[in-house]
Amino acid sequence: MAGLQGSGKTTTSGKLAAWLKKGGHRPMLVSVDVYRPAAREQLKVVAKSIDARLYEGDQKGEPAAPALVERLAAEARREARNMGCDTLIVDTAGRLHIDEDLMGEMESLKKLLNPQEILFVADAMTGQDAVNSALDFHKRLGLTGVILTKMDGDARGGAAISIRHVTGQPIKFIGVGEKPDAFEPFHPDRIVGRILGMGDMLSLIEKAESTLDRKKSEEFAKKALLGDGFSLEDFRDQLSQIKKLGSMESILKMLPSVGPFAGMQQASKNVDEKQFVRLEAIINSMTPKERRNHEIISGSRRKRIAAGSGTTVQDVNMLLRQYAQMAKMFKQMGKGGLARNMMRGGLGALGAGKQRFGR
Ligand SMILES: Nc1nc2c(ncn2[C@@H]2O[C@H](COP(=O)(O)OP(=O)(O)OP(=O)(O)O)[C@@H](O)[C@H]2O)c(=O)[nH]1
Ligand SMILES: [Mg+2]
Repeated sequence: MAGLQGSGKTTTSGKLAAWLKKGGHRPMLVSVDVYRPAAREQLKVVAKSIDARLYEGDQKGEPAAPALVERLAAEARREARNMGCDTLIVDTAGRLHIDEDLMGEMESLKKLLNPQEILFVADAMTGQDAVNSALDFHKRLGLTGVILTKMDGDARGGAAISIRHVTGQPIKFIGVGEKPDAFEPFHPDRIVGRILGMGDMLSLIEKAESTLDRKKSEEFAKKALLGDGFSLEDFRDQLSQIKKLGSMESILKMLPSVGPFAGMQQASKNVDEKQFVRLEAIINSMTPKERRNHEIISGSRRKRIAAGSGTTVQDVNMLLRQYAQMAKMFKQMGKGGLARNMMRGGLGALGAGKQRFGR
């Protein structure tokens, strides 16, 4: 295991051992980090927690580091063979920067052990730094794979793509937590989804542009914000426009899963598509006069509308209440001067968006 200081080598050594054990292997762990006082003790604690074999060795006496590193590695290999283990995982010392001493040590370990894998452990949170150091290590040692740790943090995993690109070596696992089992084989498709976590805004914008009647939308906004308010008829028009975009679920799914839209995709599962149909049916059951002036819709008219639309008087009441609230809200926004901004920024942004994001 190779990597910079604190990248997660020791933790990951344990995770890998646990993963191998689960797959029926017999791994053995050894730490050759003889520089940091508690480093070897740390691996011992890890090994114990997952009930994995560990070659402890004896750090006292001759020779001193760096020859001690080689002695421990050679002893561990012998021990692993004697114990019938099929994998030896060597946890190495980290350094703040890549220096000659470290590289020399890694090279001599490679010569001594002729390892099947040299895995570079990189902290996903460090982004470009991880990419640069991966390349340095690869040039000197010839990595066979990469393990990205701390993918449970805020890191979006963009480093994964770059590391893969500059080293040409596959990302084999990702670490997703501090516990020994917070470790999983790497799936490129999932990381792409995560990096793109932005959903498919472009598709949504394109769809809106090609489906929605822009003139109608602007007329509606003008009326609702600046004019006498919008009627139930206008409301129905808007509903049918939204419906043209597809199911609410499919629309919400195209929104980013991060930022202000976080949680919307989840919410999309709770959207009652039938609600739209119901609203339309209710408005359709009104007379044109009623649609233009909702104030005349008395109790007996409500009963008639409910019967005509196959809904209940409560449904009709609710629609009228919601409509009145919306109309009021739009009017207030219009008075606030926000309207002109919305007209320019909000609706206009649909068109401008395409140029800005480009395809
Ligand atoms: N959240 C999270 N923390 C991790 C992960 N992997 C390692 N860590 C934490 O990162 C810190 C450093 O991990 P170590 O395994 O000690 O790192 P190291 O590379 O061995 O460090 P040195 O031996 O000092 O070079 C510890 O606090 C770990 O618990 C991970 O996948 N997710
Ligand atoms: Mg360590």
